[in-house]
Amino acid sequence: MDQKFNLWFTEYQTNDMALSCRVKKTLHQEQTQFQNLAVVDTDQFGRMLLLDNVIQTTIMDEFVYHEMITHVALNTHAAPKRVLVIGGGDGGAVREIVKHPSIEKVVHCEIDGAVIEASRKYLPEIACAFDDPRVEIVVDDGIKHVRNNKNIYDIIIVDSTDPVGPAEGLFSASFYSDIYDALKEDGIFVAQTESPFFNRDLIPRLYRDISGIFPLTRLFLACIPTYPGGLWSFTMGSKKYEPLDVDVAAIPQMDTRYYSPAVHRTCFVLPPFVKELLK
Ligand code: AG3
Repeated sequence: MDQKFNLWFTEYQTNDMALSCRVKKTLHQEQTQFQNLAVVDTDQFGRMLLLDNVIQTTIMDEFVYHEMITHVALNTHAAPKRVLVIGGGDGGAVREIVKHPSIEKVVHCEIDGAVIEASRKYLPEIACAFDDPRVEIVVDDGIKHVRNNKNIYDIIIVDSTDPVGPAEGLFSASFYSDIYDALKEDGIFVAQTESPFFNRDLIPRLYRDISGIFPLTRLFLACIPTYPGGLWSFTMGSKKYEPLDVDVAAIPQMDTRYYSPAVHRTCFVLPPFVKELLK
């Protein structure tokens, strides 16, 4: 009989809600120095990367997150050359960044080298740009890295896990202020900033912190089905460039499936319940 095994993975997205998904096969599982890491294969979402039982990325919807956390900022900057990615050990953000011809250097600072290794092996379509000659991998704490680097990056992207455990410090005002200093005078910073439905305390706090440091703060949205609530937020801090002033007609044709010149504009259109959070 052709019956599927009844093995399921469950992420508790809040204390009172979970997302469950049938697992075809567990490809990898280990306890790293920092967290529990697993890669499982599913019929619904394809292979998924799990850290401490939280879905980080899946083959089915990773493009949304990785395109949006990179191209909105990269196309807002006039000529980004040097980019820093903090976190994002799966390599999806790096893969998108190297699509931009102006890029000379991407420093990828990930605290847990085991995430990079597992992604190379089990998520090759995401981790496919690590060997690009412009990419330098630094296995280190991003907080330390920005503290020790001043005035050198055009763009800094914080592709973190949820604000609990190892990533907590990546959601702090002192970290944002070190990011400001690590950026050049026209630099741009972007972070993933969680769900407008379920992180209604966090988003206003981050928005306020970032607005206190950067002259321009903008929040934008994208739809990511495997994240809590599906609707996801990103927050940008910019020293000079206004993302809404970009001449979207001049954005070069890019190989993307969610981001487009039109989406560059529409992602900043916020429903009233999200605007409300930023007052
Ligand atoms: N970073 C994780 C975003 C948070 C997801 N949260 C959740 N599923 N509860 C994504 C890493 C992808 N490079």
